[in-house]
Amino acid sequence: MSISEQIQNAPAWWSDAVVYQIYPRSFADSNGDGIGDLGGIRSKLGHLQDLGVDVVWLSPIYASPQADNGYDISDYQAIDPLFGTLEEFDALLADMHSRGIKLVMDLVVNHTSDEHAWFVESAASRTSPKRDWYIWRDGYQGREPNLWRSAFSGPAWSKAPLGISGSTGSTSAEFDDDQYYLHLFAAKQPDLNWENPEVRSAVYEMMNWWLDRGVDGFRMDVINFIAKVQEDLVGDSESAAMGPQIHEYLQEMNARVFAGRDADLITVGEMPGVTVEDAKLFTGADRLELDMVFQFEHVGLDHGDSKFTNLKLDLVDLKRSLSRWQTGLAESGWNSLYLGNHDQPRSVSRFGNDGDYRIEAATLLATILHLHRGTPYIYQGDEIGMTNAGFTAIEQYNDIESVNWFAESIAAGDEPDVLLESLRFRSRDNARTPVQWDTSENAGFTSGTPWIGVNPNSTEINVETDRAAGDRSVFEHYKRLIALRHSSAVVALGDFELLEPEHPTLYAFTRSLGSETLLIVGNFSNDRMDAPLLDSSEARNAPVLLSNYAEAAAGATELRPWEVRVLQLH
Ligand code: TEU
Ligand code: CA
Repeated sequence: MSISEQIQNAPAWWSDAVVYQIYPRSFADSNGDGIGDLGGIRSKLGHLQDLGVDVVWLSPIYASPQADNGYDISDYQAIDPLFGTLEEFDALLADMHSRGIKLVMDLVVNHTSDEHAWFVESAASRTSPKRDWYIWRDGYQGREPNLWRSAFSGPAWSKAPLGISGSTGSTSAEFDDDQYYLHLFAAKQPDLNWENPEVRSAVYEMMNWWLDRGVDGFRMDVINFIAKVQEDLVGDSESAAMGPQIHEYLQEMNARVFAGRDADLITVGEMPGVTVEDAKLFTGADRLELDMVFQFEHVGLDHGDSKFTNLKLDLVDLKRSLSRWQTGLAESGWNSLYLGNHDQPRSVSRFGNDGDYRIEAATLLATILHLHRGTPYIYQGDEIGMTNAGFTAIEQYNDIESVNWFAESIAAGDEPDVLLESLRFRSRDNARTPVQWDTSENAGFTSGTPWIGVNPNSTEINVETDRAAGDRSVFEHYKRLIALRHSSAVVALGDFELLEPEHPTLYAFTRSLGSETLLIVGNFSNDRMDAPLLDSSEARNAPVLLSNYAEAAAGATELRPWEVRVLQLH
Protein backbone atom coordinates (compact mmCIF):
# COMPACT_ATOMS: atom_id res chain seq x y z
CA MET A 1 0.00 0.00 0.00
CA SER A 2 1.64 3.27 -1.03
CA ILE A 3 2.12 6.08 1.42
CA SER A 4 -0.58 8.15 -0.26
CA GLU A 5 -2.92 5.18 -0.01
CA GLN A 6 -1.95 4.78 3.65
CA ILE A 7 -2.85 8.40 4.26
CA GLN A 8 -6.10 8.04 2.33
CA ASN A 9 -6.78 4.83 4.20
CA ALA A 10 -6.56 6.58 7.55
CA PRO A 11 -3.22 5.21 8.83
CA ALA A 12 -3.39 3.07 11.96
CA TRP A 13 -3.84 5.01 15.22
CA TRP A 14 -0.31 4.00 16.27
CA SER A 15 1.37 5.46 13.16
CA ASP A 16 2.19 8.62 15.13
CA ALA A 17 2.40 6.98 18.58
CA VAL A 18 5.45 6.76 20.84
CA VAL A 19 5.94 3.80 23.20
CA TYR A 20 7.80 3.84 26.55
CA GLN A 21 9.20 0.58 27.92
CA ILE A 22 9.11 -0.06 31.67
CA TYR A 23 11.29 -2.83 33.16
CA PRO A 24 9.28 -3.01 36.40
CA ARG A 25 11.91 -4.28 38.84
CA SER A 26 14.16 -1.29 38.06
CA PHE A 27 11.62 1.50 37.57
CA ALA A 28 10.37 2.61 41.00
CA ASP A 29 9.91 0.82 44.36
CA SER A 30 6.93 1.83 46.52
CA ASN A 31 7.24 -0.57 49.48
CA GLY A 32 10.94 -0.41 50.37
CA ASP A 33 11.87 -3.99 49.45
CA GLY A 34 14.41 -2.72 46.90
CA ILE A 35 12.46 -4.03 43.90
CA GLY A 36 10.37 -1.87 41.59
CA ASP A 37 6.63 -2.54 41.63
CA LEU A 38 3.16 -1.48 40.38
CA GLY A 39 2.78 1.10 43.13
CA GLY A 40 6.06 2.65 42.03
CA ILE A 41 4.91 2.79 38.42
CA ARG A 42 1.65 4.44 39.42
CA SER A 43 3.54 7.09 41.40
CA LYS A 44 5.44 8.05 38.24
CA LEU A 45 2.57 8.28 35.73
CA GLY A 46 2.86 12.08 35.85
CA HIS A 47 6.42 11.75 34.52
CA LEU A 48 5.16 9.71 31.57
CA GLN A 49 2.25 12.08 30.96
CA ASP A 50 4.61 15.08 30.98
CA LEU A 51 6.86 13.28 28.50
CA GLY A 52 3.84 12.80 26.23
CA VAL A 53 4.12 9.07 25.49
CA ASP A 54 1.04 7.29 24.13
CA VAL A 55 1.71 3.69 25.14
CA VAL A 56 3.60 1.87 27.87
CA TRP A 57 5.11 -1.58 27.16
CA LEU A 58 5.39 -3.27 30.55
CA SER A 59 7.97 -6.09 30.84
CA PRO A 60 6.59 -9.16 32.68
CA ILE A 61 4.87 -8.77 36.06
CA TYR A 62 3.30 -12.25 36.15
CA ALA A 63 3.95 -14.96 38.76
CA SER A 64 7.50 -16.15 38.17
CA PRO A 65 10.46 -17.73 40.02
CA GLN A 66 12.46 -14.84 38.48
CA ALA A 67 15.15 -17.10 36.91
CA ASP A 68 15.18 -14.66 33.98
CA ASN A 69 13.64 -11.71 35.82
CA GLY A 70 10.08 -12.61 34.93
CA TYR A 71 10.59 -13.97 31.41
CA ASP A 72 9.97 -17.37 33.01
CA ILE A 73 6.27 -17.36 33.84
CA SER A 74 4.63 -19.82 36.24
CA ASP A 75 1.09 -18.33 36.05
CA TYR A 76 0.05 -16.03 33.18
CA GLN A 77 -3.03 -14.77 34.99
CA ALA A 78 -1.52 -13.84 38.34
CA ILE A 79 0.61 -10.85 39.33
CA ASP A 80 3.82 -11.84 41.12
CA PRO A 81 3.67 -10.64 44.75
CA LEU A 82 7.03 -8.94 44.11
CA PHE A 83 5.18 -6.44 41.94
CA GLY A 84 1.79 -6.31 43.67
CA THR A 85 -1.73 -7.65 43.20
CA LEU A 86 -4.31 -7.95 40.42
CA GLU A 87 -6.34 -5.23 42.13
CA GLU A 88 -3.32 -2.91 42.05
CA PHE A 89 -2.88 -3.80 38.38
CA ASP A 90 -6.50 -2.88 37.60
CA ALA A 91 -6.08 0.45 39.43
CA LEU A 92 -2.87 1.19 37.54
CA LEU A 93 -4.52 0.38 34.20
CA ALA A 94 -7.51 2.63 34.99
CA ASP A 95 -5.18 5.45 36.03
CA MET A 96 -3.14 5.11 32.82
CA HIS A 97 -6.27 5.12 30.66
CA SER A 98 -7.58 8.19 32.50
CA ARG A 99 -4.34 9.94 31.47
CA GLY A 100 -4.64 8.83 27.82
CA ILE A 101 -1.86 6.25 28.10
CA LYS A 102 -2.37 2.73 26.75
CA LEU A 103 -0.84 -0.39 28.30
CA VAL A 104 0.81 -3.20 26.31
CA MET A 105 1.68 -6.40 28.18
CA ASP A 106 4.73 -8.59 27.52
CA LEU A 107 3.54 -11.91 26.07
CA VAL A 108 6.11 -14.66 26.75
CA VAL A 109 4.68 -17.78 25.15
CA ASN A 110 7.62 -19.39 23.39
CA HIS A 111 8.32 -20.91 26.80
CA THR A 112 7.00 -21.01 30.36
CA SER A 113 8.74 -21.44 33.69
CA ASP A 114 9.59 -25.03 34.64
CA GLU A 115 7.43 -24.28 37.69
CA HIS A 116 4.32 -23.64 35.58
CA ALA A 117 1.65 -26.25 36.38
CA TRP A 118 1.59 -27.19 32.68
CA PHE A 119 5.27 -28.20 32.74
CA VAL A 120 5.14 -29.95 36.11
CA GLU A 121 2.30 -32.10 34.71
CA SER A 122 4.08 -32.60 31.38
CA ALA A 123 7.32 -33.68 33.09
CA ALA A 124 5.59 -36.04 35.51
CA SER A 125 5.51 -38.91 33.04
CA ARG A 126 5.63 -39.89 29.38
CA THR A 127 1.93 -40.65 29.52
CA SER A 128 0.89 -37.34 31.08
CA PRO A 129 -1.99 -35.66 29.16
CA LYS A 130 0.22 -32.57 28.92
CA ARG A 131 3.36 -34.44 27.82
CA ASP A 132 2.95 -33.02 24.30
CA TRP A 133 2.55 -29.44 25.55
CA TYR A 134 6.36 -29.27 25.61
CA ILE A 135 9.09 -30.66 23.34
CA TRP A 136 10.47 -33.96 24.69
CA ARG A 137 12.89 -36.11 22.67
CA ASP A 138 15.10 -39.17 23.31
CA GLY A 139 18.83 -38.59 23.33
CA TYR A 140 20.65 -38.95 19.98
CA GLN A 141 23.72 -41.21 19.80
CA GLY A 142 24.35 -40.83 23.53
CA ARG A 143 23.96 -37.07 23.66
CA GLU A 144 21.29 -34.37 23.51
CA PRO A 145 18.74 -34.78 20.68
CA ASN A 146 20.50 -32.15 18.50
CA LEU A 147 23.38 -29.65 18.79
CA TRP A 148 21.35 -26.52 19.58
CA ARG A 149 22.84 -24.26 22.27
CA SER A 150 20.86 -22.30 24.86
CA ALA A 151 21.03 -18.50 24.54
CA PHE A 152 22.12 -18.62 28.18
CA SER A 153 25.06 -21.02 27.66
CA GLY A 154 25.13 -24.82 27.57
CA PRO A 155 22.95 -27.17 25.54
CA ALA A 156 19.36 -26.25 24.68
CA TRP A 157 18.22 -29.56 26.22
CA SER A 158 17.96 -30.69 29.83
CA LYS A 159 17.23 -34.13 31.19
CA ALA A 160 18.11 -34.57 34.80
CA PRO A 161 15.62 -33.44 37.42
CA LEU A 162 16.17 -29.74 37.86
CA GLY A 163 15.99 -29.93 41.62
CA ILE A 164 14.32 -26.58 41.59
CA SER A 165 15.22 -25.89 45.20
CA GLY A 166 16.32 -22.36 46.01
CA SER A 167 13.65 -20.83 43.82
CA THR A 168 10.21 -20.15 45.23
CA GLY A 169 10.53 -23.08 47.59
CA SER A 170 8.57 -25.38 45.31
CA THR A 171 9.62 -29.00 45.48
CA SER A 172 10.97 -30.64 42.35
CA ALA A 173 8.43 -32.90 40.71
CA GLU A 174 9.37 -36.48 39.90
CA PHE A 175 10.89 -35.87 36.46
CA ASP A 176 10.83 -38.60 33.87
CA ASP A 177 14.56 -38.65 33.23
CA ASP A 178 14.51 -40.82 30.11
CA GLN A 179 13.98 -37.89 27.76
CA TYR A 180 15.33 -34.39 27.23
CA TYR A 181 13.12 -31.31 26.97
CA LEU A 182 13.95 -28.31 24.77
CA HIS A 183 14.74 -24.86 26.21
CA LEU A 184 16.17 -22.26 23.85
CA PHE A 185 16.85 -20.16 26.92
CA ALA A 186 17.43 -21.27 30.55
CA ALA A 187 16.73 -24.80 31.73
CA LYS A 188 14.02 -23.16 33.84
CA GLN A 189 12.37 -21.90 30.63
CA PRO A 190 11.04 -25.00 28.78
CA ASP A 191 9.76 -24.31 25.24
CA LEU A 192 6.06 -24.83 24.60
CA ASN A 193 5.07 -27.09 21.71
CA TRP A 194 3.07 -24.83 19.39
CA GLU A 195 2.37 -27.76 17.09
CA ASN A 196 -0.16 -28.80 19.73
CA PRO A 197 -3.54 -27.06 19.16
CA GLU A 198 -4.30 -27.38 22.88
CA VAL A 199 -1.28 -25.19 23.64
CA ARG A 200 -2.37 -22.59 21.10
CA SER A 201 -5.92 -22.53 22.48
CA ALA A 202 -4.67 -22.09 26.04
CA VAL A 203 -2.49 -19.16 24.96
CA TYR A 204 -5.32 -17.48 23.03
CA GLU A 205 -7.67 -17.94 26.00
CA MET A 206 -5.13 -16.21 28.27
CA MET A 207 -4.62 -13.37 25.77
CA ASN A 208 -8.38 -12.80 25.54
CA TRP A 209 -8.55 -12.74 29.33
CA TRP A 210 -6.06 -9.85 29.41
CA LEU A 211 -7.72 -7.96 26.55
CA ASP A 212 -11.12 -8.39 28.25
CA ARG A 213 -9.44 -6.88 31.35
CA GLY A 214 -8.72 -3.79 29.27
CA VAL A 215 -5.09 -4.02 28.18
CA ASP A 216 -4.32 -2.52 24.79
CA GLY A 217 -2.06 -5.10 23.16
CA PHE A 218 1.06 -7.22 23.47
CA ARG A 219 4.79 -7.19 22.85
CA MET A 220 5.47 -10.80 21.91
CA ASP A 221 8.72 -12.27 23.25
CA VAL A 222 10.83 -14.15 20.62
CA ILE A 223 7.57 -14.89 18.85
CA ASN A 224 9.32 -16.14 15.69
CA PHE A 225 10.87 -18.94 17.77
CA ILE A 226 7.51 -20.60 18.50
CA ALA A 227 7.63 -22.43 15.16
CA LYS A 228 10.38 -25.05 15.08
CA VAL A 229 11.28 -27.08 12.01
CA GLN A 230 10.30 -30.49 13.39
CA GLU A 231 13.00 -32.48 11.64
CA ASP A 232 15.63 -30.16 13.11
CA LEU A 233 14.72 -31.29 16.60
CA VAL A 234 16.82 -34.45 16.33
CA GLY A 235 20.17 -34.96 14.70
CA ASP A 236 23.01 -32.60 13.85
CA SER A 237 21.25 -29.32 13.18
CA GLU A 238 23.14 -26.56 14.98
CA SER A 239 20.77 -23.62 14.92
CA ALA A 240 17.10 -23.23 15.75
CA ALA A 241 15.41 -22.42 12.46
CA MET A 242 12.22 -20.42 12.22
CA GLY A 243 9.54 -22.80 11.00
CA PRO A 244 7.29 -21.72 8.14
CA GLN A 245 4.18 -22.46 10.15
CA ILE A 246 4.83 -19.21 12.07
CA HIS A 247 2.52 -17.33 9.69
CA GLU A 248 -0.27 -19.87 10.21
CA TYR A 249 0.05 -19.48 13.97
CA LEU A 250 0.04 -15.66 13.89
CA GLN A 251 -2.93 -15.52 11.52
CA GLU A 252 -4.80 -17.98 13.74
CA MET A 253 -3.89 -15.85 16.80
CA ASN A 254 -5.09 -12.73 15.00
CA ALA A 255 -8.40 -14.37 14.12
CA ARG A 256 -9.02 -15.86 17.58
CA VAL A 257 -7.82 -12.96 19.69
CA PHE A 258 -7.79 -9.63 17.88
CA ALA A 259 -10.37 -9.88 15.11
CA GLY A 260 -13.69 -8.29 15.90
CA ARG A 261 -12.38 -6.23 18.80
CA ASP A 262 -13.18 -2.58 18.23
CA ALA A 263 -10.58 -1.25 20.68
CA ASP A 264 -7.44 0.44 19.32
CA LEU A 265 -4.90 -2.35 19.89
CA ILE A 266 -1.19 -2.67 19.07
CA THR A 267 0.97 -5.77 18.60
CA VAL A 268 4.74 -5.93 18.20
CA GLY A 269 6.66 -9.16 17.70
CA GLU A 270 10.22 -9.46 19.01
CA MET A 271 12.00 -11.44 16.29
CA PRO A 272 15.74 -12.11 16.59
CA GLY A 273 17.10 -12.86 13.12
CA VAL A 274 14.09 -11.57 11.19
CA THR A 275 14.86 -10.12 7.75
CA VAL A 276 13.18 -7.27 5.89
CA GLU A 277 11.51 -9.76 3.57
CA ASP A 278 10.16 -11.73 6.55
CA ALA A 279 8.96 -8.50 8.16
CA LYS A 280 6.89 -7.56 5.11
CA LEU A 281 4.98 -10.79 5.61
CA PHE A 282 4.62 -10.31 9.35
CA THR A 283 3.51 -6.66 9.27
CA GLY A 284 1.75 -6.11 5.94
CA ALA A 285 -1.62 -4.53 6.75
CA ASP A 286 -3.36 -7.14 4.59
CA ARG A 287 -1.53 -10.03 6.28
CA LEU A 288 -3.52 -9.88 9.55
CA GLU A 289 -0.51 -11.03 11.58
CA LEU A 290 1.29 -8.30 13.58
CA ASP A 291 1.44 -4.50 13.46
CA MET A 292 5.24 -4.29 13.70
CA VAL A 293 8.35 -6.28 14.71
CA PHE A 294 11.53 -5.65 16.70
CA GLN A 295 14.41 -6.63 14.42
CA PHE A 296 17.99 -7.11 15.63
CA GLU A 297 20.16 -6.29 12.61
CA HIS A 298 21.30 -2.86 13.83
CA VAL A 299 22.14 -4.07 17.34
CA GLY A 300 24.66 -6.51 15.95
CA LEU A 301 23.14 -9.85 16.78
CA ASP A 302 22.75 -10.69 13.13
CA HIS A 303 26.30 -9.94 12.09
CA GLY A 304 27.34 -13.29 13.50
CA ASP A 305 28.96 -11.53 16.42
CA SER A 306 29.06 -13.36 19.70
CA LYS A 307 26.75 -11.69 22.18
CA PHE A 308 29.62 -10.02 23.91
CA THR A 309 31.93 -8.66 21.26
CA ASN A 310 32.63 -5.01 21.97
CA LEU A 311 30.60 -3.69 19.08
CA LYS A 312 32.02 -0.21 18.65
CA LEU A 313 29.70 1.88 16.53
CA ASP A 314 30.35 1.78 12.79
CA LEU A 315 28.07 4.60 11.67
CA VAL A 316 28.10 3.57 8.01
CA ASP A 317 26.91 0.11 9.10
CA LEU A 318 24.20 1.59 11.30
CA LYS A 319 22.98 3.93 8.54
CA ARG A 320 22.99 1.11 6.00
CA SER A 321 21.02 -1.19 8.31
CA LEU A 322 18.35 1.30 9.41
CA SER A 323 17.95 2.58 5.83
CA ARG A 324 17.47 -0.95 4.52
CA TRP A 325 14.56 -1.32 6.90
CA GLN A 326 13.14 2.13 6.03
CA THR A 327 13.22 1.35 2.31
CA GLY A 328 12.14 -2.25 2.72
CA LEU A 329 8.97 -1.43 4.65
CA ALA A 330 8.16 1.86 2.88
CA GLU A 331 5.32 0.45 0.80
CA SER A 332 4.11 -2.37 3.03
CA GLY A 333 4.59 -3.13 6.69
CA TRP A 334 5.84 -0.94 9.53
CA ASN A 335 9.06 -0.41 11.47
CA SER A 336 9.53 -0.28 15.20
CA LEU A 337 12.41 2.05 16.07
CA TYR A 338 14.70 1.43 19.03
CA LEU A 339 18.33 1.77 20.09
CA GLY A 340 17.98 0.37 23.60
CA ASN A 341 15.86 -1.87 25.79
CA HIS A 342 16.29 -4.20 28.81
CA ASP A 343 18.44 -6.57 26.72
CA GLN A 344 20.80 -3.99 25.26
CA PRO A 345 23.46 -1.71 26.78
CA ARG A 346 22.54 1.96 27.25
CA SER A 347 22.39 3.59 23.80
CA VAL A 348 24.31 6.75 24.77
CA SER A 349 27.23 4.55 25.93
CA ARG A 350 27.11 2.22 22.94
CA PHE A 351 26.31 4.49 20.01
CA GLY A 352 27.17 7.92 21.44
CA ASN A 353 29.36 9.58 24.06
CA ASP A 354 28.62 9.09 27.75
CA GLY A 355 31.33 11.51 28.92
CA ASP A 356 31.83 15.18 28.07
CA TYR A 357 29.21 15.15 25.31
CA ARG A 358 26.64 12.90 27.02
CA ILE A 359 23.73 15.35 26.70
CA GLU A 360 24.48 16.22 23.06
CA ALA A 361 24.93 12.56 22.13
CA ALA A 362 21.77 11.44 23.96
CA THR A 363 19.66 14.09 22.21
CA LEU A 364 21.32 13.46 18.83
CA LEU A 365 20.59 9.71 19.04
CA ALA A 366 16.99 10.35 20.07
CA THR A 367 16.44 12.85 17.24
CA ILE A 368 17.93 10.60 14.56
CA LEU A 369 15.80 7.67 15.76
CA HIS A 370 12.55 9.61 16.22
CA LEU A 371 12.81 11.28 12.81
CA HIS A 372 12.84 7.87 11.08
CA ARG A 373 9.57 6.38 9.82
CA GLY A 374 8.06 3.91 12.26
CA THR A 375 7.07 3.71 15.93
CA PRO A 376 9.80 4.89 18.33
CA TYR A 377 10.33 2.98 21.59
CA ILE A 378 11.88 4.86 24.51
CA TYR A 379 13.57 2.65 27.11
CA GLN A 380 13.18 3.84 30.71
CA GLY A 381 15.99 6.21 31.71
CA ASP A 382 17.04 7.00 28.13
CA GLU A 383 14.85 10.12 28.37
CA ILE A 384 17.47 11.54 30.76
CA GLY A 385 20.52 9.99 29.08
CA MET A 386 21.29 7.28 31.64
CA THR A 387 24.58 5.46 30.95
CA ASN A 388 26.06 1.96 31.26
CA ALA A 389 26.46 0.65 34.81
CA GLY A 390 30.26 0.58 34.98
CA PHE A 391 30.33 -2.62 37.07
CA THR A 392 33.85 -3.93 37.82
CA ALA A 393 33.19 -7.32 39.46
CA ILE A 394 31.11 -10.32 38.35
CA GLU A 395 29.38 -10.27 41.75
CA GLN A 396 27.68 -7.02 40.74
CA TYR A 397 25.92 -8.71 37.82
CA ASN A 398 22.49 -10.35 38.10
CA ASP A 399 21.52 -11.20 34.50
CA ILE A 400 21.46 -14.97 33.88
CA GLU A 401 22.84 -14.45 30.37
CA SER A 402 25.86 -12.49 31.61
CA VAL A 403 26.54 -14.66 34.66
CA ASN A 404 26.29 -17.94 32.72
CA TRP A 405 28.42 -16.61 29.84
CA PHE A 406 31.10 -15.49 32.33
CA ALA A 407 31.16 -18.89 34.10
CA GLU A 408 31.24 -20.82 30.82
CA SER A 409 34.04 -18.58 29.48
CA ILE A 410 36.12 -18.90 32.66
CA ALA A 411 35.70 -22.68 32.46
CA ALA A 412 36.98 -22.46 28.88
CA GLY A 413 40.10 -20.68 30.13
CA ASP A 414 39.28 -17.05 29.31
CA GLU A 415 40.74 -14.21 31.40
CA PRO A 416 38.31 -12.62 33.92
CA ASP A 417 39.47 -9.07 33.13
CA VAL A 418 38.83 -9.51 29.41
CA LEU A 419 35.39 -10.92 30.12
CA LEU A 420 34.54 -8.12 32.55
CA GLU A 421 35.51 -5.55 29.92
CA SER A 422 33.06 -7.17 27.49
CA LEU A 423 30.32 -7.19 30.13
CA ARG A 424 30.98 -3.54 30.94
CA PHE A 425 30.21 -2.81 27.30
CA ARG A 426 27.44 -5.24 26.40
CA SER A 427 25.80 -6.86 29.44
CA ARG A 428 22.04 -6.53 29.69
CA ASP A 429 22.52 -5.36 33.27
CA ASN A 430 23.82 -2.06 31.89
CA ALA A 431 20.21 -1.17 31.19
CA ARG A 432 18.78 -2.73 34.36
CA THR A 433 20.25 -0.49 37.05
CA PRO A 434 17.52 1.46 38.85
CA VAL A 435 16.03 4.51 37.16
CA GLN A 436 17.69 7.60 38.64
CA TRP A 437 14.92 9.92 39.90
CA ASP A 438 16.77 12.38 42.13
CA THR A 439 19.97 13.05 44.10
CA SER A 440 18.80 11.28 47.27
CA GLU A 441 20.14 7.92 48.44
CA ASN A 442 19.57 5.15 45.87
CA ALA A 443 18.58 7.91 43.41
CA GLY A 444 15.07 7.99 44.85
CA PHE A 445 14.41 4.49 43.43
CA THR A 446 13.92 2.81 46.81
CA SER A 447 13.99 3.50 50.53
CA GLY A 448 15.44 0.01 50.98
CA THR A 449 18.44 -1.85 49.54
CA PRO A 450 18.21 -1.96 45.73
CA TRP A 451 18.25 -5.45 44.13
CA ILE A 452 21.10 -4.29 41.82
CA GLY A 453 23.62 -1.46 42.17
CA VAL A 454 22.51 2.11 41.51
CA ASN A 455 24.88 3.85 39.08
CA PRO A 456 27.13 6.17 41.18
CA ASN A 457 26.62 8.91 38.55
CA SER A 458 23.02 9.26 39.77
CA THR A 459 24.12 12.32 41.78
CA GLU A 460 24.56 14.19 38.47
CA ILE A 461 22.29 12.17 36.15
CA ASN A 462 18.71 11.98 37.47
CA VAL A 463 15.23 13.17 36.48
CA GLU A 464 15.15 16.02 38.99
CA THR A 465 18.52 17.48 37.89
CA ASP A 466 17.84 16.92 34.22
CA ARG A 467 14.44 18.58 34.23
CA ALA A 468 15.95 21.64 35.93
CA ALA A 469 18.61 21.91 33.20
CA GLY A 470 16.57 24.06 30.77
CA ASP A 471 18.21 23.97 27.32
CA ARG A 472 20.43 21.10 28.49
CA SER A 473 17.52 18.88 29.53
CA VAL A 474 17.42 15.57 27.67
CA PHE A 475 13.87 15.06 28.93
CA GLU A 476 12.70 18.37 27.40
CA HIS A 477 14.28 17.40 24.08
CA TYR A 478 12.42 14.07 24.10
CA LYS A 479 9.20 15.98 24.84
CA ARG A 480 9.78 18.15 21.77
CA LEU A 481 10.47 15.08 19.62
CA ILE A 482 7.23 13.39 20.74
CA ALA A 483 5.23 16.60 20.20
CA LEU A 484 6.74 16.93 16.71
CA ARG A 485 5.69 13.39 15.80
CA HIS A 486 2.18 14.07 17.06
CA SER A 487 1.88 17.29 15.05
CA SER A 488 3.69 16.45 11.82
CA ALA A 489 2.38 14.02 9.21
CA VAL A 490 5.72 14.17 7.39
CA VAL A 491 7.47 12.84 10.52
CA ALA A 492 4.93 10.04 10.98
CA LEU A 493 4.47 9.04 7.35
CA GLY A 494 6.90 10.87 5.04
CA ASP A 495 9.25 9.11 2.62
CA PHE A 496 12.78 8.48 3.94
CA GLU A 497 15.91 9.12 1.87
CA LEU A 498 19.44 8.67 3.22
CA LEU A 499 22.07 11.22 2.10
CA GLU A 500 25.86 10.68 1.98
CA PRO A 501 25.59 6.99 3.03
CA GLU A 502 29.35 6.47 3.09
CA HIS A 503 30.22 9.48 5.26
CA PRO A 504 31.85 8.04 8.40
CA THR A 505 30.47 10.53 10.92
CA LEU A 506 27.62 12.44 9.23
CA TYR A 507 24.09 11.02 9.53
CA ALA A 508 21.90 12.94 7.03
CA PHE A 509 18.51 12.12 5.59
CA THR A 510 15.31 13.71 4.36
CA ARG A 511 11.66 12.99 5.08
CA SER A 512 9.16 14.09 2.40
CA LEU A 513 5.42 14.13 2.15
CA GLY A 514 3.60 16.06 -0.54
CA SER A 515 5.29 19.46 -0.84
CA GLU A 516 6.95 19.25 2.57
CA THR A 517 10.55 18.13 3.12
CA LEU A 518 12.59 17.97 6.31
CA LEU A 519 16.36 17.66 6.32
CA ILE A 520 17.92 15.98 9.37
CA VAL A 521 21.70 16.23 9.91
CA GLY A 522 23.74 14.81 12.78
CA ASN A 523 27.46 14.80 13.65
CA PHE A 524 28.42 11.47 15.26
CA SER A 525 31.84 12.62 16.45
CA ASN A 526 33.68 14.54 19.12
CA ASP A 527 34.97 16.99 16.49
CA ARG A 528 33.46 19.93 14.63
CA MET A 529 32.43 19.07 11.10
CA ASP A 530 31.85 21.04 7.91
CA ALA A 531 28.75 19.76 6.14
CA PRO A 532 28.69 21.09 2.54
CA LEU A 533 25.18 19.74 2.04
CA LEU A 534 24.11 22.62 4.33
CA ASP A 535 25.65 25.10 1.89
CA SER A 536 22.57 25.50 -0.30
CA SER A 537 20.46 28.65 -0.16
CA GLU A 538 17.50 26.44 0.74
CA ALA A 539 19.31 24.97 3.72
CA ARG A 540 20.76 28.33 4.78
CA ASN A 541 17.27 29.86 4.89
CA ALA A 542 15.45 26.84 6.27
CA PRO A 543 13.74 27.23 9.67
CA VAL A 544 15.33 25.05 12.35
CA LEU A 545 12.50 22.91 13.76
CA LEU A 546 14.67 21.26 16.39
CA SER A 547 18.32 21.24 17.45
CA ASN A 548 20.34 20.18 20.48
CA TYR A 549 22.58 23.25 20.79
CA ALA A 550 20.91 26.36 22.22
CA GLU A 551 23.10 28.90 20.50
CA ALA A 552 23.30 29.13 16.69
CA ALA A 553 26.38 27.65 14.98
CA ALA A 554 29.20 30.02 13.96
CA GLY A 555 28.93 28.93 10.34
CA ALA A 556 25.84 27.69 8.50
CA THR A 557 27.64 24.54 7.30
CA GLU A 558 29.27 23.81 10.65
CA LEU A 559 28.13 20.98 12.88
CA ARG A 560 29.53 20.92 16.43
CA PRO A 561 30.34 17.69 18.28
CA TRP A 562 27.24 15.46 18.43
CA GLU A 563 25.09 18.29 17.05
CA VAL A 564 21.79 17.50 15.35
CA ARG A 565 19.49 19.81 13.44
CA VAL A 566 16.04 19.27 11.92
CA LEU A 567 15.50 21.79 9.09
CA GLN A 568 12.21 22.58 7.34
CA LEU A 569 13.58 22.72 3.80
CA HIS A 570 10.16 23.37 2.30
O1 TEU B 1 15.05 -11.72 24.41
C1 TEU B 1 15.28 -12.48 23.26
C2 TEU B 1 16.72 -12.50 22.92
O2 TEU B 1 17.09 -12.78 21.82
C3 TEU B 1 17.68 -12.22 23.99
O3 TEU B 1 18.43 -13.40 24.15
C4 TEU B 1 18.55 -11.03 23.61
O4 TEU B 1 18.69 -10.92 22.22
C5 TEU B 1 19.91 -11.21 24.15
O5 TEU B 1 19.74 -11.44 25.51
C6 TEU B 1 20.75 -9.94 23.89
O6 TEU B 1 22.01 -10.11 24.53
C7 TEU B 1 13.76 -11.96 25.00
C8 TEU B 1 13.63 -11.05 26.20
O7 TEU B 1 13.65 -9.69 25.76
C9 TEU B 1 14.78 -11.36 27.13
O8 TEU B 1 14.81 -10.45 28.24
C10 TEU B 1 14.60 -12.78 27.63
O9 TEU B 1 15.73 -13.12 28.42
C11 TEU B 1 14.49 -13.77 26.47
O10 TEU B 1 13.65 -13.32 25.41
C12 TEU B 1 13.87 -15.07 26.96
O11 TEU B 1 12.53 -14.82 27.32
CA1 CA C 1 8.86 -3.08 45.81
